[in-house]
Amino acid sequence: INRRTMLLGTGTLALGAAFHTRADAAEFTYKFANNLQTTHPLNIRLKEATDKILEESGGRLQINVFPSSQLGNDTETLTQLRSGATEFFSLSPLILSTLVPNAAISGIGFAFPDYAAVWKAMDGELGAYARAEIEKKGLVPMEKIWDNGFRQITSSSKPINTPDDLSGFKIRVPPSPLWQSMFTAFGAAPTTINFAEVYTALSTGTVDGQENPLAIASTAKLYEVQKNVAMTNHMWDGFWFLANKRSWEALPEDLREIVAKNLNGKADEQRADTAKLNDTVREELTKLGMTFTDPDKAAFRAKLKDAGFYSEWKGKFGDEAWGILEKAVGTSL
Ligand code: X2X
Repeated sequence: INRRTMLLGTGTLALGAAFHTRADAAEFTYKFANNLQTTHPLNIRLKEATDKILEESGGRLQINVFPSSQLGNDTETLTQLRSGATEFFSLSPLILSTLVPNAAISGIGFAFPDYAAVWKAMDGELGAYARAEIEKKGLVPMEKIWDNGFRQITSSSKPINTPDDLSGFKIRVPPSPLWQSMFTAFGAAPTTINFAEVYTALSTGTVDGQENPLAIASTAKLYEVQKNVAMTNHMWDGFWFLANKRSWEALPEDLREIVAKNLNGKADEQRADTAKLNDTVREELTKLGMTFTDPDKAAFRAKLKDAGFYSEWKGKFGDEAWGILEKAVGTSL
């Protein structure tokens, strides 16, 4: 039975359907969830990609984007992705590590000196290694990871200039053992909070700080609830584009090609937009009242080393994964 015939038989539904003609005409209507605001480069480029997918599929595949954790926080959405309740989700490798432990390897503190090293690794052997790990857990990763950026520490109270300033500092970290471990190694008091609840946690004072790239401090309006920014660049973070396996395999080959082509094809522009925003938004955030400091990063890295952070995680990730990371960054960590 054809959907249109069904709708014609039910007056109210047919009327309601008029507002969603495209969705009703599409053979496949899929959801793509993410935790970022619509103004973030990820959502701007993702919208362009899904528009193209609709067009190039001749209207057969409509992917509706749900930004700002509308379908649930990251932990909940990962569960939905696994069950197929949500077909697509973009997620940090570190949060994904709650399901795929070694996916977090790209988030080791101070591993990448710059973006050139990041993309060489993530489009190369390290990315391929992570995707193979993800596939083993039954999710389908797109080839190109999108950018979140190098992360900086913000606080509502004191400015952070040295690792000692982090001592006992109540900081929010995303739900991930690696994040928890890194800030414990810094001597801070990390609390796991999903991004969907971060703005509220900061405004009510549940925590005094958080860490994220500047693009997020801007698009999620964290400047309204945070005062100081320490440019620590303590780690790089990205977003794997993940599909539920059954939903992916339900798409005919030609549609899968259109999806992969457009989601991977927009990655370079999204990376360029985000890097640029992370670079230029400091001035805007200063005007909005934030105060910036540029601490000595080496001191923070030394603190992690002294706390045994690197040796602990080398043991957890194993020699194979650690070797691929060290080869990618060209130094021993
Ligand atoms: O939760 C965060 O801080 C964010 C938005 O950067 C991630 O998705 C990891």
